[in-house]
Amino acid sequence: MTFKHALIAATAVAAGTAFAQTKWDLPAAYPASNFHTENLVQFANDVDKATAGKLKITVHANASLFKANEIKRAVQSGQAQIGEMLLVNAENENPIYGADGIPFVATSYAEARKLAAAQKPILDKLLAAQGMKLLYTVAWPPQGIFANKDITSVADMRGLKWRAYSPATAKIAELVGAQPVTIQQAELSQALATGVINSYMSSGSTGYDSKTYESIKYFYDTQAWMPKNAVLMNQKAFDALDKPTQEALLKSAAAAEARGWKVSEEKNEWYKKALADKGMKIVKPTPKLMADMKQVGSIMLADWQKKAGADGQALIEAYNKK
Ligand code: PCA
Repeated sequence: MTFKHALIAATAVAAGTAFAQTKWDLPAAYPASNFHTENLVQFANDVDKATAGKLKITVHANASLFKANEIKRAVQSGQAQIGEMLLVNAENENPIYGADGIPFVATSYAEARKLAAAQKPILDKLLAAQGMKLLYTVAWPPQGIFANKDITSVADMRGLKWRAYSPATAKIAELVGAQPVTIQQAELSQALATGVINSYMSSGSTGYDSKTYESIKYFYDTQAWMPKNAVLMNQKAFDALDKPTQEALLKSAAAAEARGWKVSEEKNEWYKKALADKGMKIVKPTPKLMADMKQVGSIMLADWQKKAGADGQALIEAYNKK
């Protein structure tokens, strides 16, 4: 090949690559420094590398493209080809999405993994019926109570101005006599600073990301449940990719899942230490508070089982079997 021919060939390849490049937007609801978001960015980089730049995924952090509770719909409608949602946010649509938001069903990483495995086939089915495909899920660290007062039983929670992030966290407020306000994480810092809320349940991770330590003194480490983020894609967008790109995407997703769970578990203790370093008190809940919260959990589980029907029963059976 002459130099000129080589040049023409190289240009053709470059033009071909540019022409074949696919760009996807990935809306996410949590800040860029959050471990889930960092994992998404690494996933996007892995896909970029594995496809030699053919599939470019741009992560839009902190609910900048869609609000937390709009992301699922955006992926379903194809407004976004891929997105990260909090599964429990969709509980009102189908109780199965809320399985990992019921207090005291799965409270450790081992249990959360089992629950994720039991939930997955039903999620696959529900999402497929809506033209979507589940790529991977990663659990948040266990959920505890952030509040500015001494809480030794749920009676002490009455009247709290309570930030809810999901139907279940609003239900908890109702059961303990607190006043729920639904606020997505991207607006949590402001809600705390302006006094719209003075309490909520979430992970040490979110307490840290939202600088909750600037206005709240206590974290009651109830380890009540471990909700999951899920990365979903629009099935048609996936089908439009060539085979090698599809395979690279699935392989990168599997790696992201393994990495995400590992990081979540590793950072769990780190977050609590970081909150303590910022002046918060990490409190082991009194036996009375734990017993009260477990009662709240059993009411919610019974409620959930009634609503979740046969799928719910299958899920709980699969979870208990493993
Ligand atoms: N953080 C998210 C959901 C669960 C969690 O730990 C939030 O508080 O919005």
